[in-house]
Amino acid sequence: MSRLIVISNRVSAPKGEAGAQGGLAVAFAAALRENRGIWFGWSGDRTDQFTGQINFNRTNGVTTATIDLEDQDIEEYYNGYANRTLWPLFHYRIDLAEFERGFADGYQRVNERFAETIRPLIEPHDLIWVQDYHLIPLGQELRARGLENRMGFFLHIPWPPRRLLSSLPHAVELVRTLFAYDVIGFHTEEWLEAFRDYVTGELGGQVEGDLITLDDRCVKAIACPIGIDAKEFIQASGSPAARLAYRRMKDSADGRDMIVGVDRLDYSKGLEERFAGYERFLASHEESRKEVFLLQIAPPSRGDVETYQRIRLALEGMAGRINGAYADLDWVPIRYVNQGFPRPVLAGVYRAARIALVTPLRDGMNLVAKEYVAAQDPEDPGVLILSRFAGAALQMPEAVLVNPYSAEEVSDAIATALSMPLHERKQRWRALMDGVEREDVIWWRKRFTDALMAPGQTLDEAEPD
Ligand code: ADQ
Repeated sequence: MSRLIVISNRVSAPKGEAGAQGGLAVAFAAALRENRGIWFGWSGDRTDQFTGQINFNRTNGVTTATIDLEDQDIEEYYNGYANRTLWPLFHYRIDLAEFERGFADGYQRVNERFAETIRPLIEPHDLIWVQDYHLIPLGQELRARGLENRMGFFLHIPWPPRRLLSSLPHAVELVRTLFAYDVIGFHTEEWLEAFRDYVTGELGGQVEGDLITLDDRCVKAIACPIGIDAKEFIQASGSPAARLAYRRMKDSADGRDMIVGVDRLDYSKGLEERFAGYERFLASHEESRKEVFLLQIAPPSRGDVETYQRIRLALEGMAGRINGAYADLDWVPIRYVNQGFPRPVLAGVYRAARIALVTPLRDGMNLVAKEYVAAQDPEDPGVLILSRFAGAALQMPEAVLVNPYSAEEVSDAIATALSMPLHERKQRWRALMDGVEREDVIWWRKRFTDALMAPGQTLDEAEPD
């Protein structure tokens, strides 16, 4: 029997936390509760001197183990290499990527600190599952410390095209470290294909089915799309808090159709392009413009990084300008809200929305698209407008798919969604909902851990608390 050890940059409270939670936090809350495991990561707190002291906690059946990091670690590893180098580059924004040796050194140092700290907690049969771009070299650091366990890595963001990745100094060395793992997972075939292309083209790796061989190492590379905890979300949608939020939205909509957007404030989410698309709709549909309004919920994230401060200013400017140009005494076209909401409230808001605009320029998956579908009223479901460039688009072809860079396409999609007859809305929604329920977060976790376990190995499952 094996325990599951999940290692990610941040560890968040598994449930009931008000405010914005990353998609990852939500996914793991559901996945780890079933297993007697440990979720290890950075606490989010600072310390003057890194000591490797671990703080253990047990919340809602999940044991978490966290460490504090020094200011320099946070600046170079988290704000630096993770969020100013890898995140923009992996989201095709080479124009925003910053290449600093100090960032790369800090990234390496923190990965070593993670390895050093967690090494003593690991028992021989534990399954190790490392999450995301913050921790690519962690597997290699654990192997260097003698670990022979089965180890997997999952990337939650896109894998960039080969030529783009080649612009990262030492990309070859970084990608090579992935061969310390036994299994590598991506959300979609598209990201997996780009990874294979890099490994064969730049490193000389050999592909055979799921397996990729490089020198004396062989990894299994799979597409494994993450889902939401559909059951929990459907339950949340029926809760009193959700009903209250639904009523509040309906009352304040005053008979108008609400279009909703819910995203972390991030340039990858295409918020400026979305506002431009909506503005195009307002400009070209004079007769129906006052029958709708856009509610954009966008809690700030990564506020220590300058690009994020800039996008915040840009959006405030756009919302102000569009409202200034189009608002009337009794109608404002954009309600722009910069805060997080508890999940049941979010569920009520989704349900009250006739349309969801989920239009990232590039997104590993995008869980908001799935949450919106899960929150709908089966008798009167809304329409999902989804970017072709979100990983979710591959699983959700029944959404109205758009090119988020085209204001005209976004505008046309809004018009299409508004006039879509009930039977078509129901038909599309049913197909989307089937997928959301079938390929949920438990399915994702099983698919990955099944690929990771050695033949005959089983996970130590516990009853949920
Ligand atoms: P994110 O970039 O954070 O995740 P996403 O998948 O959309 O993107 O998840 C966001 C989560 O935060 C959703 O569960 C949403 O409900 C929640 N959220 C957003 N705004 C909120 C608000 N105002 N209040 C409360 N909750 C809010 C990364 C990748 C994605 C990938 C996930 C999971 O960038 O592509 O889908 O990881 O792998």
